[in-house]
Amino acid sequence: MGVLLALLGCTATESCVASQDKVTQLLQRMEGSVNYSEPPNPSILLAMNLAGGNTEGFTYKWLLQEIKEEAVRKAQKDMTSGQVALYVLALLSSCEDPRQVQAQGQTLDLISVLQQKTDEEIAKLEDQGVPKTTLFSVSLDILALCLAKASDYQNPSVILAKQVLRPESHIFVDTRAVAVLALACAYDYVDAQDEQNLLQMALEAVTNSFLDEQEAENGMIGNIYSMGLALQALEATRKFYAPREWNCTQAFAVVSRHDYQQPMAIAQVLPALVGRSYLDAAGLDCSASPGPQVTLAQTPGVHTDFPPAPITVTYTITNKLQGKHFKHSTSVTVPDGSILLRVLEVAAAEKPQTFSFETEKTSWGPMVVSIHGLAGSTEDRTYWQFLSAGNALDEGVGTYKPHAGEHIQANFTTY
Ligand code: B12
Repeated sequence: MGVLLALLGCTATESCVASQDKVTQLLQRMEGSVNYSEPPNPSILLAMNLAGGNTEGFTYKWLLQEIKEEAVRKAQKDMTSGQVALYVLALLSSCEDPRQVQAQGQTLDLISVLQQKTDEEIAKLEDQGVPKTTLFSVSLDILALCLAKASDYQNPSVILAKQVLRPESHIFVDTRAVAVLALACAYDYVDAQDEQNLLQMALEAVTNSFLDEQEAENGMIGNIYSMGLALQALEATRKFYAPREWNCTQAFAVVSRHDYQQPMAIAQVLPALVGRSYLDAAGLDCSASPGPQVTLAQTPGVHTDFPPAPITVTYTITNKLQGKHFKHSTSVTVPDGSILLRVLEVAAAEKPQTFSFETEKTSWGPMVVSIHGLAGSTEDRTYWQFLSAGNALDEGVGTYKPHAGEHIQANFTTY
């Protein structure tokens, strides 16, 4: 029986593609989230291209046009290397040349912008052991440069492989997954044998660690939101863990059980659901007929005659890291089902001197950037981390819904 299951699970690749209904539903939800008064999200265009979204519709055309305009306006001065890399991947997946992005009467070479920003990341990584932003972004940078067939990513890919192999490094699953995609691309192009061996070692180490984790955790690799990227990585790198087989059925079952709502989460999981990964971004056939017509349906709202019952949540903010240390607690009452942001807002409204805070819009929703006048910083690698009962939350304040009696902590910490 076990052998039969293993055979069914591991070798039948076809069983590891989600149903068209599921893909269409997620595409629809993701496209429906596009807000025309906000900056375009390149991850959404990339996912639409990889998962066969409607490339004839208004949303697609709007995204593509805005991405070009935003690139010309902001890439050089106002984007991080990782953001530029996502723009490059999005353009490549639409069969657009990122070396010649035309908008607003100008032509921009987005690859040289990316190359320059990657150089800055790598210089700091070599010098101080940490990149300018994150290893996640550096991995995106290398992937985008490699897929665009730029010239300068071999050395960065060797440095990334060394980072991945550092025994003491505790790198997020999400980051290791994108690193795997970048290294798998670079692997085919590095010339020196010893460099290729190093990349291979890193690829084997990470992919095997994913398979081990999946086995140990009943199908889960990282958390539910790292699954999209982890699945993409395992799909794209079978030769690096062969002859070991991947029980993709088990991993797919975990993902299929979850009802992804956030556009970014959907954008990362959709490619995997159709058997693709970001590695395929540069090889798509853009003349192929457009995918299913997605009509924007309204998700039915939940109507209830009774207002939700009030719940009480304890909220503590702690800084033991920088400047004058502090720790403050309060109890806040909000309607059941409220998002954590509501708790922060009520706390701030009741005790503004203590619990005032600021958020910034990001692709994943509102990110808390400052509390009690203390702001996180990319330079110092500090941020406000949210925890419940000592465990880091796996969602942010815009989606996490605390339950009655829960104790939420915000700790100022480093990453
Ligand atoms: C690096 C990273 C961070 C870094 C960002 C540092 C930096 N300056 O770059 C730090 C450590 C600060 C961070 C914090 C958090 N993160 Co984080 N992060 C990531 C990671 C690995 C890569 C993001 C990235 O660089 N993208 C590439 C760049 C180019 O795109 P970008 O749009 O510019 O990225 C920005 C946003 O992603 C934002 N960001 C990062 N994490 C989060 C989380 C939330 C909820 C929001 C709103 C924004 C946000 O910071 C990035 C840089 O500015 C992703 C993994 C993934 N699968 O995407 C998780 C991820 C996005 N983070 C996650 C979480 C849960 C958090 C925290 C809520 C954890 C916690 N318990 O406190 C906090 C945010 C708390 C707050 N203050 O509001 C989840 C989100 C899941 C979800 N459904 O909402 C992810 C998917 C990881 C996971 N698998 O669980 N994160």
